Amino acid sequence: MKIERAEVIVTSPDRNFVTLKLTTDDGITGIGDGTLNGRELAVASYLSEHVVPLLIDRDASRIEDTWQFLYRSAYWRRGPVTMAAIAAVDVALWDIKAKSVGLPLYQLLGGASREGILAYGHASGKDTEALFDSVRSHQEQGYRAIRIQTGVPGLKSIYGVAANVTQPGNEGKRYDYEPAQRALRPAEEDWDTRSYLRHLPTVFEAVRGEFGPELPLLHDGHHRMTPIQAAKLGKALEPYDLFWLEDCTPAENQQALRLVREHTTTPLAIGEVFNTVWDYQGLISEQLIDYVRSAVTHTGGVTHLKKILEFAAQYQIKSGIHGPTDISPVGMAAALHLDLAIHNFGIQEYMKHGDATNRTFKQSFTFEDGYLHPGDQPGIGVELDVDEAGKYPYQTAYLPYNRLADGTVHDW
Ligand code: GCO
Ligand code: MG
Repeated sequence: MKIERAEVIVTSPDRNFVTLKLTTDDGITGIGDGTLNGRELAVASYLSEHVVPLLIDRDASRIEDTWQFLYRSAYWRRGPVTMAAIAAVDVALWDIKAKSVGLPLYQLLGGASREGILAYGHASGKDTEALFDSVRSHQEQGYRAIRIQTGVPGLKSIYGVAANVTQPGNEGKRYDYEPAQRALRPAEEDWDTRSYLRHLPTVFEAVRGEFGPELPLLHDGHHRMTPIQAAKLGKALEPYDLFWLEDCTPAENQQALRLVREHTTTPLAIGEVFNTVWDYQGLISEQLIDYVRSAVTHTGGVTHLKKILEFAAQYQIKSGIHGPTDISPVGMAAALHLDLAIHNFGIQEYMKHGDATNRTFKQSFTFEDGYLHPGDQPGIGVELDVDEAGKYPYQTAYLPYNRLADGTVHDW
C-alpha cells in the first residue's frame, strides 16, 4: 500500500482550511487537516514544498515511522507550522489504514470507552441579557455544557463575544467565523484587565442565578492575565463552580501556572497553542493543570496527541480537545475518534460549522442531545468534495489583536 498521490487543498467555505489528501496505489484515499488559523498558507507551502515530495512511494501503513521520519529528519523540531503539517499527514494515514480494514478509526485506537462525547458550545453576549439569550439558544440546540464570554463595560469589542455585534454592519453575525476575519489587516480590539477582573465574577453570579448550579460552565481567559491576576480571578470564580478556566496566562511560561495553582481550586485548562508533549512536561508531571486543550490538528495528529493524553492520564489530567470552527470537520472527526477511545476523556469543544463548510466536507459524525459521536463509517468518516472546495478560493484572513488604553499591544 504505497502513497501514489498527495494533494494540498486550500479552500475557504466560511473560512480558510488546509487539507492534505493522500491516495494509495490501491485507490484508497485519506484526508488530514493542517489548518493554522491566520497562517494557513505557511502550512500549505510547508506541505507542498517539503513534505509531499517525501511521501510519494512511501508505505502508507507505516504511520509511526512516517511520523518519526517527518519530525526528526527535518532537524528543526516543533512549532505550529511543522506540527500542523505532520498532523495532516498523520490523520490522512490513519484514515487510510482504518478504511483499508473497513473499520471506523476509534476501533483501531482501542475501541469505544463511552457511548457519546460530551460537548461544550460557546455562548456569548455583549451584556447579560444577550448572554442569557445565547445560553438558552445553546441549550435548545442540545448543549449540556456552555462556555461563557461577555463584553466588559467600557470596552468596545472583545474576542469571543458575538461578532463585534456593536460595530455597524455586523449585527446578527455569527461570532464563530471569527476570530479570523477575512480582511487585509488584523482587526484591533481593546483591553483592560482590571475592568475584566471586576466584571467577570458578576457575570458568573448572574448566570448561576439564572441557570442554576448543575449546568457545567467554562470560561476562556485567552492568555491575557499575569499569574497573580489569574490567581485572583480563579479565587473569585470559586463560588460559581467552573468546569474550567482556560488559558488564564500566556501559555509558554509553564511556571506561571504553579503560582495560579497555589491560590485557587478552580480547574485549569491550557494548551490550544501548544504543539508537542514538551510544552506540557512540567504542567502534567507537577499536576499544575486539569485539562489538556491541544487540537489533533496542531499537535502532530492522532499519533502524538494520544501520547500526550496517555502521559496526562497517569496524573488524573483529562482531555479537553480544542474544537472551534478553525478546526476543519476533518480535524474535528479525528478528535472525536480519539475522544471515544481514550480513558481520560474530559470534554470536547464543539462549534457548528457553516453550510458552505458542511457542503464541502461531507461528515458522518453526529451531535445529539449534547453528545457527539464519530459515526461508524470506515476511516475518520469525512470526505472532501474537491469540486465544491474549488468554488471557494483562499481569502486573506487574520486573527485580531488587542491594545491597552495607552496603545500598548497586549496578549490576547
Ligand atoms: C477556543 C479558542 C479559539 C481560538 C482560535 C484561534 O478556545 O476555542 O480560544 O477561539 O481563538 O481557535 O485560532
Ligand atoms: Mg481558547
